[in-house]
Amino acid sequence: MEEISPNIYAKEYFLSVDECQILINSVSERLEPSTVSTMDGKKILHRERTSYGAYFEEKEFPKLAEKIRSFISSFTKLPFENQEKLTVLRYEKDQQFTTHHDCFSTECKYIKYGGQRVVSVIIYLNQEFEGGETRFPMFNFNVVPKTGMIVIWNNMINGRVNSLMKHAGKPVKNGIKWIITTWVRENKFEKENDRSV
Ligand SMILES: O=C(O)CCC(=O)C(=O)O
Repeated sequence: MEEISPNIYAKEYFLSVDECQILINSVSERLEPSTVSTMDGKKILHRERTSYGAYFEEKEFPKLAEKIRSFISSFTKLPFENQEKLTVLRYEKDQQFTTHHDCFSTECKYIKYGGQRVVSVIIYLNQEFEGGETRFPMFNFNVVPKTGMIVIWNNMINGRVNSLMKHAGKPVKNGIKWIITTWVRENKFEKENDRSV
């Protein structure tokens, strides 16, 4: 992994074009509008996050799931069981995820199911679109999506939320952007079916 900006690590060609296509195809018939989590644990539609998404059905492609999960685990040195579900997201023209932090506020219900989201992971599944960069405004830094590239960053520093890790999925200007994403908790992720797609 290469540190491409402070605290942000990337590896190009982590997945092959074929593996990316498997991930895209596996969800394309069952996408739903993405939601955001409220403090009391509800999932709501929000204009800040306008993508569509679906969980990756890992049982259908166990080797591919294992490849992704074991890489995340070995890089972060956090166990598999701390990882949330793998979620594939599709952004069409003008869709985006405005600037946010992946950590929960301490009052948020979701923190109970394994603690804070200490690490965030994105794998870009295609690059044939305009816009859609992942922007870290505090570093004035954009990750330009490349097919198969994995990006991992730590949301915490010295056990506290690192506010510098705010980020956005910039609006897609043309074409369709696909990613797969997940988060790694401090402890075992317990509430398997209870988080935002
Ligand atoms: O789509 C992106 O580039 C960013 C996605 C993101 O910020 C998230 O899922 O938390």
